[in-house]
Amino acid sequence: MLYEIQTYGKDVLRTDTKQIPEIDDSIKQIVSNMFETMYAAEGVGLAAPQVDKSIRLFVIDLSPLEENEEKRVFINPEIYAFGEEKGEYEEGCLSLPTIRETVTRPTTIRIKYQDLDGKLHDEAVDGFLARVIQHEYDHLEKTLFIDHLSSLKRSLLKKTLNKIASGEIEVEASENFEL
Ligand code: GNR
Ligand code: NI
Repeated sequence: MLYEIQTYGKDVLRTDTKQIPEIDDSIKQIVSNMFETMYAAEGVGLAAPQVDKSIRLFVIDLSPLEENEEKRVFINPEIYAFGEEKGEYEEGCLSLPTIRETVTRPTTIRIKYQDLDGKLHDEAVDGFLARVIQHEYDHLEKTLFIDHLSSLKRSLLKKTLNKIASGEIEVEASENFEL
């Protein structure tokens, strides 16, 4: 089942998210639907708040872009360390259709999370995966990539943001958004 992707202006994107106490069938169903929704929208990641669920879960699949990559599920993630080095990358977000801006973030992180079997992982991550993990983790923290921009850049985006919030800009699944 495809979920509707929630875009800028929806309260759920600015709502606290809850830890997932138990990975039951309903969570597994949500994960499956999130992958389906992410692929249909041609995104590389998707966080639960983007599909109207205020829980601490996101999915990522970089396999269309990178060799040796596979689907990943991050449940109750915690980024507990950031490297010193920063990098720039032009980000997009399914919740901010038509907007692309350069965002500066740490290039390496350390993250703890549970997988779909509840197994705990503790990993050091770098490269594009570290970038996308931070973007998705931000969604769980009620943060969007535009929050990382200078106030000047953000004011230049105001009109577009108002159009997104008023529904004037909509995304046809799999159109308009490319990596
Ligand atoms: O599909 C997506 N591409 C992307 C590119 C650069 C940095 C982050 C991302 S995540 C984004 C999908 C999305 O909005 N996830 O929340
Ligand atoms: Ni996003």
